[in-house]
Amino acid sequence: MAKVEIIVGGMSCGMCQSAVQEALSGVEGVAEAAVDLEGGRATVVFDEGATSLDSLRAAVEDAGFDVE
Ligand SMILES: [Cu+2]
Repeated sequence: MAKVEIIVGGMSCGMCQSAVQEALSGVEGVAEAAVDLEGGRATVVFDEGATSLDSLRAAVEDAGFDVE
């Protein structure tokens, strides 16, 4: 398992937070996703054999947010 912190841009409310949370949780291989709205970041624990940082990044971007 790997743990990464992703800086997420564009979150402004709880709905955004939920959307990012759901997007990350929906990626196969993600064991845990915690989104910090005020801090503008997400901490994700994932199985490196099942997904990658690029996939996590893509999931956040597909949900309509920016990854820095
Ligand atoms: Cu929002």
